[in-house]
Amino acid sequence: MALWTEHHIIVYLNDISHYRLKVNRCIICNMIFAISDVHGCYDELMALYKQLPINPKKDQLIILGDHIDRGPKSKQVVNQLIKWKAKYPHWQFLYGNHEDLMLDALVYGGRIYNSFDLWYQQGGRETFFSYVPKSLTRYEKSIVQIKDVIPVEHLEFLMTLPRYYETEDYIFVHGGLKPGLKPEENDPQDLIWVRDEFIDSDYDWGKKVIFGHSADGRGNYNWKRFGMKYIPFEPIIRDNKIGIDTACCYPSSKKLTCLQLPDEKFYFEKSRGL
Ligand SMILES: [Mn+2]
Repeated sequence: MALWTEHHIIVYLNDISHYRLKVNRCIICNMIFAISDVHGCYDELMALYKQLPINPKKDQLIILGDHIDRGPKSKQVVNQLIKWKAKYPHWQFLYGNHEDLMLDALVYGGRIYNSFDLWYQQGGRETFFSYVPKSLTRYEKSIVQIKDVIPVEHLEFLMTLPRYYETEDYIFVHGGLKPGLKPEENDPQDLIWVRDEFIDSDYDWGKKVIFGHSADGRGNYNWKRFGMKYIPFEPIIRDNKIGIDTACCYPSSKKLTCLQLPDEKFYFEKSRGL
């Protein structure tokens, strides 16, 4: 019996171009474990992973993007994803808005955001520091350039991450989907940036949408509309979607979350704090 079916999905490199990438869709996978917005929190990721009753060859781990920035160990996170992908090709790691910010700053020459600082000030600084070798002298550290220390392989790996992944029952995406639109019909930037329009919508996309991206209460999302006085660093559970960004990497850090499907069981790892 064939273990895999070949399946084509569209991978958007940026808002200008896209190409089709062949991926392996697992047809015998039992369970899916989904995590999002690791944001350089390597210790929490590995501790959370250890909790999971995962059979790596039969189950799938899907991480929904924003692997980097803000947290202290982005380099280690990217290293780990590259290792996992080589060992378990059926696992999926998606592209988030922070990957887009970083690649635009370092590779695309600002074509999308026209700003290096946008990435650097939103956690890119911590990503850069995670790549600076501890062995450098203080003087060397003061003059080292970002492109000197971030391996091309890491940038290439991040560039190939798809913006969404679909199974029979679920759509996995970093930000979300516009109501009424299938994943492939969305503007590729909406897939990684959309918030309220998606979260507020009770539109049925035909499959449950599993997403990250929106957990913080820094004005990005008006939680008060739900009568909440404080920001719920808990998964967002609706009939048509489940949000699993629980703000692991913020100064008021809470936890990293894993969702087990189809059981809809949650696992949490307390944030180490920043
Ligand atoms: Mn994020």
